[in-house]
Amino acid sequence: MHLMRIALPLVLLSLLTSPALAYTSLSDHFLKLVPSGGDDFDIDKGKLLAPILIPRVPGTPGQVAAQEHFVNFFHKELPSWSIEWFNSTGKTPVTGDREIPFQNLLFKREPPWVKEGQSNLLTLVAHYDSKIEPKGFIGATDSAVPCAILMHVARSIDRFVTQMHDEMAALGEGGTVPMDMGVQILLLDGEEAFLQWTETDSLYGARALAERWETSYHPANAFYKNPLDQISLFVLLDLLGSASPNVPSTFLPTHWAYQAMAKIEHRMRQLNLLESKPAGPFLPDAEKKASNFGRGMVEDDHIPFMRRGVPILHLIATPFPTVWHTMNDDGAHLDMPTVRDWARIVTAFALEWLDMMEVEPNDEIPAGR
Ligand code: 1BN
Ligand code: ZN
Repeated sequence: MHLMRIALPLVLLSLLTSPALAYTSLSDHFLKLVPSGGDDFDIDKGKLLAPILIPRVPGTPGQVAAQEHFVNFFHKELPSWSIEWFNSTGKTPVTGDREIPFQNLLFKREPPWVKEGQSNLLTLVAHYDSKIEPKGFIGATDSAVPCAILMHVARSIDRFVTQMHDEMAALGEGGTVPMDMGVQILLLDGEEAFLQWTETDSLYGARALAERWETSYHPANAFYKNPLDQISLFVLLDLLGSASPNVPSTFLPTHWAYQAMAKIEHRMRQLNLLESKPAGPFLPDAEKKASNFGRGMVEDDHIPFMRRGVPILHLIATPFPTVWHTMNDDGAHLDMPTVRDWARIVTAFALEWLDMMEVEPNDEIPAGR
């Protein structure tokens, strides 16, 4: 009795004053404010996508042009994001003794007060290289569109991240690992095989980075032992941009995250916020039973990370787009409503993951972005 009299007010007080640690869905109002990217995905003039609808083979000028596009964008438009390069070189079965550069790019935003190894990081990933064959191959869905979508996500969440950090700082919150969430955009190089997909001819950038991160130890007293350990979820986008995509749920340990994204898609469709008219949902597997998760999966950039225990959400259209690895995987064959819908869904997912209902705006964001 005595205990209750003391404990109950304490519990109530802590509920009122402590930050929400529960996973809170975005409100309908917030979903309506999620921008689509609009004309920025235009294939001829759009600022996000058009500049990377070019061949981007490692060791060629197209690779450098793509890198400049990403770095300039973050440098100019998102100055609060750190920029890091992870460079390696390697030989391939078709380039002989020449060392080919594989250069991953990482754009990261974490709370300003955070110490090394103390933030958990939503990690959004796509590869930016393109296949060497057929000559002139562009890889619009593979993976120029996923890269452009991730740029859009970064700029769309930026103002909310700022506000969240400002409010946390003002309230003296933060400093605990679950609260100190950040986000990083990882653009990987050298995903494609040069000759034929094997363990050594593929995933050049991802293999080098996962290996490096495994032994990049944080200070001994840090909560996370290395940068791999800091990844709360590794969301890999690939082969997106064709109409009526079917993206299955592959991994039981992250199925709850898949369900969260599927729910966002469903709610956005019901609220008439999506433009595409697909045959079915992009994410149809929300009800998949635990016993139906098998070992089948597509090899992709997540493999070196998954082997080291990182939780993976693999967003890849299956079956692959009919244009896959053909000259038709170009801007003209994209379905732009689908591209913009993915931009909305992934943005909303990131906002929800980062608990942005804490800073839900009451304003209207100008439509069309
Ligand atoms: C995805 C896009 N992949 C290549 N381009 C990975 C892949 C690996 C696809 C093996 C099919 C087979
Ligand atoms: Zn490919």
